[in-house]
Amino acid sequence: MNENLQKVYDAILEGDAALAKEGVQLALDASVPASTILNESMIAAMAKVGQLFEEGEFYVPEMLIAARAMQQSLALLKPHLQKAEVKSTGKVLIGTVKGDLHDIGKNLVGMMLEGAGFEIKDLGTDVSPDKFVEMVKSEKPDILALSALLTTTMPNMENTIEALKASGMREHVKVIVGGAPVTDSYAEKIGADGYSPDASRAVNLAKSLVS
Ligand code: B1M
Repeated sequence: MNENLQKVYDAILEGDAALAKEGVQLALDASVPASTILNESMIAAMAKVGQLFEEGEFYVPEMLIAARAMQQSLALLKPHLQKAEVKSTGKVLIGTVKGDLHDIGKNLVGMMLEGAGFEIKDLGTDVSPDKFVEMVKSEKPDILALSALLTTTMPNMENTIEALKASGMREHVKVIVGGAPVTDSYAEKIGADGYSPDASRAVNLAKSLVS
């Protein structure tokens, strides 16, 4: 691994936000593509954090400080990840489902969609099915993007789709889903309009649904 990428990886793992940002800036200055920095050092570091948590080496506080270093580095990378497209391609309402506080992946998806010209309305985390329905009614998005990182909160994607049906709003919005435990077959099973395993493919999916 390139030395700056290694620096970012190590700094996120250690939860050192200042060092992580410094590494990102050095990598950008050395013309490392933003997508390489993101995938090879930042996302790779978060995967390692998850592994260490599973192995009992890391606890929630370590996950939290790593997440903070990741979020701050992501903010620095944001303008480099987004390819500015002038015209808005549609409106996306995005949020993490009820009971789930993970937002890094959701933020990344929102950021990439914004860069592709979509107007984004971010509802944050722990969003109930009723709140999603209320916001679909008032915001009238083309797409509702749901994120879940826990197997225990995934069912709230289905609950949200059911709540949309019950309110009569299901036909008015396309629903796309994603997050580490989510799969294509799960998306199909709950009646979502699409699934994406990552942020860049979420952009292609969203574009295909509004074209
Ligand atoms: Co949590 N956590 N966590 N955590 N955490 C996981 C998810 C876990 C896999 C760790 C592990 O055990 N290996 C595990 C879940 C196990 C399971 O259910 N299968 C877990 C657990 C157990 C927990 C707690 C229960 C721990 C506890 O309290 N005992 C707790 C739950 C809190 C809650 O939500 N109610 C908890 C808490 C936390 C923190 C708050 C400390 C922190 C989150 C901070 C934050 O988000 N602001 C945290 C973190 C950081 C993680 C890991 C380490 C990293 C997640 C991350 O940000 N990844 C994670 C381990 C892992 O994922 N390997 C873990 C980087 C991010 C860019 O990737 O979010 O996957 P990701 O997003 C990707 C794709 O999934 C996709 O695109 C993104 C970019 O490519 N995507 C979408 C995501 N959303 C999408 C939506 C779309 C499309 C694509 O819409 C269409």
